[in-house]
Amino acid sequence: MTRNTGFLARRDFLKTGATFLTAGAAAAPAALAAGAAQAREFPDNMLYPGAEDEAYGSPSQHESGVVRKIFPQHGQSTLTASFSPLHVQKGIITPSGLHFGAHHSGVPDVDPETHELIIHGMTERALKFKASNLLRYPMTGGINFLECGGNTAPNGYHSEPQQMPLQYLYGLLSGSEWIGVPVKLLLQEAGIDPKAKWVIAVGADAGGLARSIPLAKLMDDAIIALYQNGERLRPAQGYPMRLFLPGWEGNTSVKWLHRLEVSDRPAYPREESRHYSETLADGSIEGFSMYMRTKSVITSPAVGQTLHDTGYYQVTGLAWSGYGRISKVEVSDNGGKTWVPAELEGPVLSKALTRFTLPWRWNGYPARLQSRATDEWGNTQPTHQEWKSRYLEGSRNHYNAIQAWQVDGQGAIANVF
Ligand SMILES: Nc1nc2c(c(=O)[nH]1)N[C@H]1C(S)=C(S)[C@@H](COP(=O)(O)O)O[C@H]1N2
Ligand SMILES: [Mo]
Repeated sequence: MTRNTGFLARRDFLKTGATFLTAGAAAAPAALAAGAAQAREFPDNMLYPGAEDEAYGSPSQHESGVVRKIFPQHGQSTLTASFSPLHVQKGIITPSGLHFGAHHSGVPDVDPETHELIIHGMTERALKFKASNLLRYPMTGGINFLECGGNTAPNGYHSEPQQMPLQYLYGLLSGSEWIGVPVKLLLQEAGIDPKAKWVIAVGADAGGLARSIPLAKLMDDAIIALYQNGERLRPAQGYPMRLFLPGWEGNTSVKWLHRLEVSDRPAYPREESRHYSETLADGSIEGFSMYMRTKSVITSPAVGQTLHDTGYYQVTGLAWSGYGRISKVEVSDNGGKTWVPAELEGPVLSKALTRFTLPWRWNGYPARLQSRATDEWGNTQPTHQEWKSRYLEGSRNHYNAIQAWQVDGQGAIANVF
């Protein structure tokens, strides 16, 4: 059924310079008639000076289609998700205005003058901080992905693959530079009771979203994030301060962070009992599944897109692991019969999105495109069947199976299991 492999070694591809003219009309540049370059008229934008710049810049009006999809619409529910347009993203950074959002009680307007972070419980002293206090502390952080535990849930939940655009299937995932104050510094200042093991983090939104975080993670690489991509956090991302836990389930990065209560036990709030705990196939509960597992997806070509011509395409996608660095991504265009290593674009960072690419020539025959990521600890992705057999029917969180896109003879692309 699939008569491929059309993958081109990157080396060979770069050698055959004129590939684009022969590789399919979509990629081919238009040829200029002789003398046309001299005779052409100047466009208006070369005849008159342009507009004044804006105090805070916005994207080109010609890119107005590049937006998040918000579901459900506000007013229908306060629990909303904004899906990031991964199909048009390049590189590993999501612009802040396109970062995905998951809001269980809407986006509160938090005044940095009155908002306080309180550290209390099993501590020598209780402390409170305003954003202005935290801004004077030393800061760390870096480029990390953030993924909702429910990203790609439709693949886990439904028995038939859903034909929804990539943006809905994978768009609860983004990459940013997150900078803030190490939580460790603040906990040390409060003085931790040696019997303490957990910290309950609570947000200042209407639902008071709360999660129990093992103390060890907070003493490791956790930060109170104040900056995202070089500027203060956006309201939707937790302004003026959020907990940020690199590599962990998005829900644990509590936004509008208001309280850190040091304890010797978890609190089992709704978010870790009703939500974000999974039921295994034998009926037992897998709670505190904090790490986001090794995962990858081809973002182009992908479901919701169409190949209009045979010829050259750049297969590209994202890989990530909550455990550390991505060490390799393999791709297949024949349903996993053979795998070819993809090129990892630098930088390849720990607990960050990693961009992979591989040139590909589509010959017009059906093809089944897949990617399979492996991280530095050897963690890789299960097949869809392996993932399904691990959990009770109807489970949805932490779906990380190998994704398959089926290209048919007309170039239409479907989500397949
Ligand atoms: N206080 C609070 N924190 C929260 C949430 C929330 O609704 N309220 N949503 C959580 C969920 S489910 C996720 S996936 C991440 C999403 O972060 P983002 O909206 O910045 O992408 O924030 C988490 N932190
Ligand atoms: Mo989430």
